[in-house]
Amino acid sequence: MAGSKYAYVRNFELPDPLLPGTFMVFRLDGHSFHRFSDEHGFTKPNDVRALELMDHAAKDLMEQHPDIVLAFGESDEFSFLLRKSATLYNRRQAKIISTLTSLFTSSYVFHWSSYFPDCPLKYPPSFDGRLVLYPSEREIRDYFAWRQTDTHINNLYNTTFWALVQQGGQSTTEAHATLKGTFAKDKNEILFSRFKMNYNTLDARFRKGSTLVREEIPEPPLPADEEIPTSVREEIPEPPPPADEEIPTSVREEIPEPPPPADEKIPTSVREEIPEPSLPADEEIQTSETPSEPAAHPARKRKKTKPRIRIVVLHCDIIKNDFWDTRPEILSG
Ligand SMILES: Nc1nc2c(ncn2[C@@H]2O[C@H](COP(=O)(O)OP(=O)(O)OP(=O)(O)O)[C@@H](O)[C@H]2O)c(=O)[nH]1
Ligand SMILES: [Mg+2]
Repeated sequence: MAGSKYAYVRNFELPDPLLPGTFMVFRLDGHSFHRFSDEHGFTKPNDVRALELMDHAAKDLMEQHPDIVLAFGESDEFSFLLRKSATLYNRRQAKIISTLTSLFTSSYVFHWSSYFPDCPLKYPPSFDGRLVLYPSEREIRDYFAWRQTDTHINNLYNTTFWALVQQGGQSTTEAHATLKGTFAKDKNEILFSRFKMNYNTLDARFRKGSTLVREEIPEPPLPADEEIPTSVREEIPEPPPPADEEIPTSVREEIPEPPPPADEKIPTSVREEIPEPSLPADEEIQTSETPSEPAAHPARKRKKTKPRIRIVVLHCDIIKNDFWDTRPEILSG
């Protein structure tokens, strides 16, 4: 069908494909969150509700987009790594940036009242988004090291600054002056000698930021009285997931975390496990649903299924090799 005489204007829309076979890093950042956090009474220097809400919005992005293999967030920003082979929206730059930014923003607003039940939104928050291509694993490792180093620098500064103000009675101008020209060891010393605070025992969420990865859900063991030969066992339908996998995120995330250990190894307590819901039919399927019918007989056949995947939130070191060595799939392409 012929277009109208106006349709030629479409020719001014230029294609904006992203180079194939390169890592994409998408980062978004809260617009004027200095003001937004003030207007909504965020706790200083860190507001756990606000950080958990950011994590939730990031998880929503990962659930909708299997090409995202890693996310890292702190303060009002989140970075997402899309694998090299990602074909999302035919790698059209504007489409990817605008859709991901808008989904994150709407998720942030959608879940706001779960995290701030007593504080209605005073105005709509917004986020900016950008996308950068990187050619190799080295830049990706350095990119995430850069963001986590920033987390550390900002958090140490903010923690010391607000300790001087809130506990030390200094004005904000005085606190700025006190910290001018100081190094990390000086700030640690101020925290320890004046406020008896050991920075390394602060919540790992604040010191390390939030890292979201996909993990396989281990199969629950079969009850002892249903012991059967391995060859048969592989074909038995899976039992329903254990009760603790059915706790809604909002409840699970309200469980207070115990303080992290000093050695910064990732204990279970700094790992929030979020079962991944089923994906839309047109998305690549990463999870296999648990069959709803229980086994009528232990020897009944179980389909061989892909491992079930969940998204977990970690507060761990992502600069050293350990994180990457134990998760080779993140950079595998
Ligand atoms: N009190 C408090 N403020 C926070 C928290 N997280 C983020 N913020 C605020 O958000 C700001 C984020 O920094 P920026 O992104 O550099 O500042 P911005 O005001 O968002 O400016 P643009 O990003 O350039 O629009 C911080 O400076 C804080 O003022 C929090 O947990 N508690
Ligand atoms: Mg910002």
